[in-house]
Amino acid sequence: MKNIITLIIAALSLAISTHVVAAGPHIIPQPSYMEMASEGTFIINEDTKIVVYDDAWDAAEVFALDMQQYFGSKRPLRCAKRGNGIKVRTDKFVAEEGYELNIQPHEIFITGGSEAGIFYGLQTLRQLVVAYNGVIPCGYIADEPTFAYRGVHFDVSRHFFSVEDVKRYIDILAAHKVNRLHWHLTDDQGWRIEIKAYPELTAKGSMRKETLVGHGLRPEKWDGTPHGGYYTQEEVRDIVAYAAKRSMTIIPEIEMPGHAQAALHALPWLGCNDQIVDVWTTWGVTPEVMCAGKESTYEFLERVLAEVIELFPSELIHIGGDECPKDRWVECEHCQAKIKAEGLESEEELQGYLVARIERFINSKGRKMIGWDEILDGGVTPTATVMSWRGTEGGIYAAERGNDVVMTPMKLCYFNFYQTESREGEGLQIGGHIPFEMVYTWDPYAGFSEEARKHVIGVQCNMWTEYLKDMATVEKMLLPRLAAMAEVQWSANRRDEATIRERMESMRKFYEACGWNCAPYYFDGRK
Ligand code: TNX
Repeated sequence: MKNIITLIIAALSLAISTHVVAAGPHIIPQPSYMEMASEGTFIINEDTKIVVYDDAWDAAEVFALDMQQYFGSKRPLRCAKRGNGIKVRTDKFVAEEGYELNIQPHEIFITGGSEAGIFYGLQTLRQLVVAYNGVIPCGYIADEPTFAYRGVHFDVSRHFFSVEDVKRYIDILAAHKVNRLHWHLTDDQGWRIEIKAYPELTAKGSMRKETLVGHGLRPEKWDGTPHGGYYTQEEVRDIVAYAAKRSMTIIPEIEMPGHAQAALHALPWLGCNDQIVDVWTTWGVTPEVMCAGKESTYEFLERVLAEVIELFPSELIHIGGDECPKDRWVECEHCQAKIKAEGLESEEELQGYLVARIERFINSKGRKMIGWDEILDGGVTPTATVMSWRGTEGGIYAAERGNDVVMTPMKLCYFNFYQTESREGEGLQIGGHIPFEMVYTWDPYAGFSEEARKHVIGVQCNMWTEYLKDMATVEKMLLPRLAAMAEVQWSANRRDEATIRERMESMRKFYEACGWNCAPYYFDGRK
């Protein structure tokens, strides 16, 4: 209510002072309310300051850096405690992550519901700065997100990406008002995070001998080139802090009990038969998984998670849980003994047992567990958060039961899929077909009852990197589809198919100004 009143007052004051024009500038994701004046501008010059009233220095400093990148040294924006310019403050009457942006001839006011709100207000302002080259029309914008969880995932196991690359990825996400980076740190093809208790994980598990060529030729061929890399704990802390400055939480994912062959290579006792395996050089689903019978596996997982929890302040901790073949467990005396001792019915229930036990550990550290939707198969606890990827059914089922869910169905959210039908110029990718329009028109609530909708905490797109070897390609897969996803996440209820094409032309210029690699297909009318 308070918000509406502020809106009306602001709209009225604009209407009185100036003639109001309907067509606003192009901001993506679409703000809740936008009204631009037909005259008056705020000009960013060498004296413009960002005046910080509350503790929102991080947001202000990031904006100053963005401006430095755009203007060069010509117009250095400084953050200050007083003075004139862009004034930022928080106000508890504004929605938690929302903001109001009021642009007047000599001052800009940004009021955020939190520092995150200020950050998003500044990101909107950044798009205006680029669109109008620093001469910003007066106006008023009020904005807040639809979903609290706005995620993008990044697989750094299949291919390793440097600290600089990850920061660049975070920059792109932050400009789209994304607030969760789901960081896929471990998989069959490489273990990427230093764990002090088990140095072998990175010493041995972060490097594979070579990589499968293409989708697997006949006969199969490998490239003969070793590939690897990992992040030290110091680097992880640096990246977590970098994201936090941009109001972004990093959710770490440690895959268990499947997708763990790199860990098994480093520590063979993690498997059922202590067999020596390679860090995998092929894509897909391997039968080599962690033993769920031996107590040593649980001790390992808890020690790893304890270090991970120390490094990542995120409330949610991702434990993977997907695609775990049970062949080894069927033949394993430890797994069979555990099934018997715990009165379980099947290997599927053994996975359920492992996941529930790990969840108790995570909870004991004051955190919450999230896993891929296979965690539903072995009987899920009421407190786990479920990431629905195989389709929407898992998410719907979980939400009906009262579990929180994040929707990321493969057919709509896998940004490693092709963007066009013809695939021309796209290079070799894993498969699939997700053009921009498909993302843009997706209703993440489809199939949910009114009651179950309350449990949909958010939406996410995923970047699996089997076929993505460098940042330029990753960016081309991300952009422009992330803009469509951002509107689903931030402004689901105000998406506008009639104007999106025109607005995307502005966004394309914005990407250019930022130096990000955006795919041309959508703009060329190719689907
Ligand atoms: C499925 S989504 C996987 C990943 C692959 C991806 C390729 C999920 C939980 N598992 O391991 O990289 O497909 O698109």
